[in-house]
Amino acid sequence: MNAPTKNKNLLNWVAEIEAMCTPNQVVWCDGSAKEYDRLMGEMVESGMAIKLNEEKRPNSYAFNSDPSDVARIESRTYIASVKEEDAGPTNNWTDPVELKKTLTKLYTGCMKGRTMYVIPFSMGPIGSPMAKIGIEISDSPYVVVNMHIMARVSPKVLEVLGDEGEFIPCLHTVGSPLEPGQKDSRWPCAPIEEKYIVHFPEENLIWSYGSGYGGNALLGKKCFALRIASNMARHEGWMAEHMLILRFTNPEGKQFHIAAAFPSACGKTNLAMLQSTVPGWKVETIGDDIAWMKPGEDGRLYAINPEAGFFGVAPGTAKSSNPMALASCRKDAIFTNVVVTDDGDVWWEDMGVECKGGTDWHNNPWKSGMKDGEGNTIKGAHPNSRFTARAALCPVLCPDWEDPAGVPIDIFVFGGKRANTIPLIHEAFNFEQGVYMGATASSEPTAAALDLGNVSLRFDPFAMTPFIGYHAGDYMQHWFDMGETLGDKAPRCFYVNWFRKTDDGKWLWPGYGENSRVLKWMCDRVEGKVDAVETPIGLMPKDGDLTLDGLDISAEDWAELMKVDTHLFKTTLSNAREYLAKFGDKLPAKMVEQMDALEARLG
Ligand code: GTP
Ligand code: SPV
Ligand code: MN
Repeated sequence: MNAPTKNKNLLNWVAEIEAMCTPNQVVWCDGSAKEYDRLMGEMVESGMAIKLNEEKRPNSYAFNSDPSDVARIESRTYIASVKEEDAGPTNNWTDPVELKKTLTKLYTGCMKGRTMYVIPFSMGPIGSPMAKIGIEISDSPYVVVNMHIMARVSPKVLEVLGDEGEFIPCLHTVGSPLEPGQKDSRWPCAPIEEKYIVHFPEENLIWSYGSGYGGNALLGKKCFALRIASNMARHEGWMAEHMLILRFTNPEGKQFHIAAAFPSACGKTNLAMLQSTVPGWKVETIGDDIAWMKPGEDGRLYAINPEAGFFGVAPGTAKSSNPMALASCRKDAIFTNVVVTDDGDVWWEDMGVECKGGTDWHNNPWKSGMKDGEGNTIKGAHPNSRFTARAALCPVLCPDWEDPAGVPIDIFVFGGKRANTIPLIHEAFNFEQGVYMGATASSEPTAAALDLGNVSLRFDPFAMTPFIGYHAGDYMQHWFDMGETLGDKAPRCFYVNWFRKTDDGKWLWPGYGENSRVLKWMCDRVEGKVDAVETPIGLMPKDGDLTLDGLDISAEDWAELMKVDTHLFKTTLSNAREYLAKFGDKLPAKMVEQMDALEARLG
């Protein structure tokens, strides 16, 4: 096919990659429905995709990945900056020259027997001032169809790029060349120790090798919109964050915009689509994973969602917990590593219905309640199984979610999964303490990353640990700097924890839709409608201000949910000091001030 662009840099790069990877053919993608249907047809033909029942799940497909390729792999993810100190203590660093040598060897001939797709995409509405253009080269048709949903793939991207425009080159391969006559695997990929997800921040370049799954392969998402973008944002005075964005509107029609950072699989998609239980208040979704934010002319911080779809955690998504996410994948969706039921629909754990029979993500026959030889329940869907859904299908999508100007953020929320210590809600005294809260957020590990080891808890600053494209100390300083720029227009900062448990393992807080009660308290605080109680860790609701009407929560449980255990917080603080000591002289002085002040308040 003739290349649909005259952009010299792009043509040269594509020619160079073609020469290195030696695919059978090169296909320039246009993001059309025709292209989507053709690729899905080919994947159904090859056995990689399963077409779901057209009546139950129109125009939808299921895929099962290789068991070695089910999530992000942090130990195989690198920041290859020229200087090691620029990657900092939270990233794997390798020398870019050495790594390029290693990878060039692997890339040489890696697309043999395959088609090389060139995917022009925009993160953010095409042509909008905050949007950025990427070109992903991939030999995975699964990646192409997912990019269709998650990013904006269109010939218009190349028009906007023009002959001279700049783009982020994103090179991806499944790392599994085919010899003539060799039958392809159902999910081709390379072994774990040969997988590489590499970022070259000085060149704004991404090289991914050997994985076909999620954030490892859909390079617009974590690689570009977080790791590379966070590094650009720091130099250019904006922010790229692992945050959902929502609009919360009160009965009088006043709008509040909330951006919340929770670690992977800790509730962003759920909160972004929340069904409010507070009468008269409603949530509209703007984004569920990534926020790009920039100060506007009025001095406030404006946010856009650079994505076009949701790559959401399937297990736990039920009518009762997240009906809007279910509705978003009612049709035109892709499912990866879920159960395909005998009647051609999908199923996963905690979907709220029973599965009478189907095929699990290992491609084995499966039904609810099945046990292995030792009596353990066998899961049908992988814990990190995902749906890829079009944002446009979300029934509560905010009508102006694509406004190129973005929405002005009133409230930042930080959080994580903590069975103990952290109360349901507290507010920072000021933005700088908010930065401390975000920087010392911690969470129990989830299935979203493969290899976090046996840790029961880890610090996950701003839910960005795996996604900060540079030194985390500089990143924290950037947060303080943004606070100075925004001054009294900076968002108010809150810290939540939906995940408190009783000693016998029951949730103390009902969560999901009921979280709207907590959001309402935040908005009342922003409006100055309610005072707060001062505690050593921050400001907390006065009795009755966070309404519990209609909830079955005992006074004891409520006291536990809101308890500030100074002893536990002292331990947390000393763990935080130890963790932050790794940042050396890059640890912002303001962070030390915050820790000293907290220590004094804890007494
Ligand atoms: P990534 O896409 O990986 O970045 O994750 P995410 O933050 O969007 O995660 P998601 O919203 O899909 O969270 C998934 C997990 O959080 C599931 O196990 C949910 O059941 C659980 N969860 C979300 N909200 C709540 C809540 O309010 N209470 C409780 N107990 N669990 C929740
Ligand atoms: C996450 O792990 O935070 C995700 C899923 O949102 S992935 O895109 O695979 O990184
Ligand atoms: Mn995420």
